[in-house]
Amino acid sequence: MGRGKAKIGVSSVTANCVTKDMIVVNGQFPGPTIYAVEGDTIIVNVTNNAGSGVTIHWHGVRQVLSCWQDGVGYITQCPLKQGDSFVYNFTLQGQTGTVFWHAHTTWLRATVHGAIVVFPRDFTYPHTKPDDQFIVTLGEWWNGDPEAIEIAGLEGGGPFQLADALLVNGKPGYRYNCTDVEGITRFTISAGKTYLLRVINAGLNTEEFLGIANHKQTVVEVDGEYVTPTDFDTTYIGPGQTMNVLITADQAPGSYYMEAKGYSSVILTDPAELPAAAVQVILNDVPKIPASALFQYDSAPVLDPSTTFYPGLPAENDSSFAMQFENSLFTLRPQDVPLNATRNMLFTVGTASQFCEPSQNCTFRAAGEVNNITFVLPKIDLLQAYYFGIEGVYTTDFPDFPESPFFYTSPDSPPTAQQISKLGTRVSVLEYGTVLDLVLQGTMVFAFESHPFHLHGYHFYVLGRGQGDWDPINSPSTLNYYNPPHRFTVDVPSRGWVAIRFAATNPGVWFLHCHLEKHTSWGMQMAFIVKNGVGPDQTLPPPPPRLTACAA
Ligand SMILES: [Cu+2]
Repeated sequence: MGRGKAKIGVSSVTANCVTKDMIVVNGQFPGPTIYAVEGDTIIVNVTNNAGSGVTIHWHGVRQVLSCWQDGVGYITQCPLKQGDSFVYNFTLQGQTGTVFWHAHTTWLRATVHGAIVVFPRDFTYPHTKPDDQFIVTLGEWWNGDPEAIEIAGLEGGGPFQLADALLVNGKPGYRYNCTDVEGITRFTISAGKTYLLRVINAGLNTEEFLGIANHKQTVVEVDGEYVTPTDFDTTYIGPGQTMNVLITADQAPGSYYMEAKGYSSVILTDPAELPAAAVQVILNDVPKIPASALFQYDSAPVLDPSTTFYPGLPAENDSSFAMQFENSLFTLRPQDVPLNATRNMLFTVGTASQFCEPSQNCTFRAAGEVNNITFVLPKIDLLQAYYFGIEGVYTTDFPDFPESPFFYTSPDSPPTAQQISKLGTRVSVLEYGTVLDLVLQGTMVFAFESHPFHLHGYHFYVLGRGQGDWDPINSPSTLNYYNPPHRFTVDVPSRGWVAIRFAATNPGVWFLHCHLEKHTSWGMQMAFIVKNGVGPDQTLPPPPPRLTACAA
């Protein structure tokens, strides 16, 4: 069992040559790492002195029969108010690997996040045993206050301000102006040894390519689940994903940079339809300067120009690389894949628009949609409303398929009805034990983008992906039903689709959302209610004794 205290409060933090007060946990940025062993019970007493409402989500923890502990604001609990405390208590049942924790209200995840490392019970791995391990947390930095930037973006109705820097373990690295010793994360390595990098993309809005000069990365785990070890020069990781990679210090001793570069997935359909200024804004969707860290051999001088090396990375908009990378991952446990689906759904995911409020200085504002519905956060969390039968909080009519199908990836603008989404707090109800095959189909109003979709409470199998529209006749034969990777966050490719499968055996209310926080802000999300089964371990237990209060 592990016990800890998390004090959420304001501390002074420096990065990107800027010192500012920001909301962090226990004064640390990134926050403290939780080390645990499979099967451990984790108890964290969280107190909120941030001045903002906050919850803590344990991202990738499956929360078997513990949905009350999932920590999603207005989905599984109301946020802790200033001065509140809440004891999270959950068990790491049947899972190992790298996951993380983060705030799940507003844009606080930018500064409130940290790693969770779950060691196997016997400390053995189905891959080369590393000599040592490093945590590599990819993040984003705003010189201003991320919560204020979210509000400003929502009020303006358009895109949000880009991050001012990308980070590795809280530091931007040599390409930024702060290149002193404090400005870069350094990992010291010894020739001949093998290291396990536990990579977490804790950033809000940027999918990234990751490379280390002259060193192969052997991917052995994604999202806390083992995969067939596979070598890459460059890896790819979206917000809400984790990845374990092995590297061996097999090069001439020297200084080797790692770089994390933003991936811009935007595909404009018809730039001529849009004002040039809007095209510029849409294309400028990721910070342009990569973050970096240094892998320094302990036997070599630091940054001697003759032994300092830089990685090559794919072009910023190399969407075929991203797709190829994700298609190269295979689970090590094919025997666990459910054989047949018992229910099928297809959700469009993308951007749409809404009319602006009278208080806003705009006519239309950007919105996110799933099956053309823009999710509206309730005032009482869905889980409480479901458990206690509180009426009027949500409706159960989330559609299994788009209500009026269209050519989702057409180069022309979609039908007018798709351009203005419907507002609603709608959920989809699954019977216990349903094996769901779900296609997430990218679509657009102005531009296609990729969306890293995250499901709470489950890992799902990623059966396959493709470009264009999902074709119910021909696409199924392209899927991998044998050894698909088991993930909790999957990239819906730009102008394409992805097919996932999971067995709904964990009762509760589970959020499904784009893990680009800018899109969560726009409502690109929905929730599943998974009903209780009939067996003893198939019923959601009652809530903990003291729930956080919802505003009246
Ligand atoms: Cu998205």
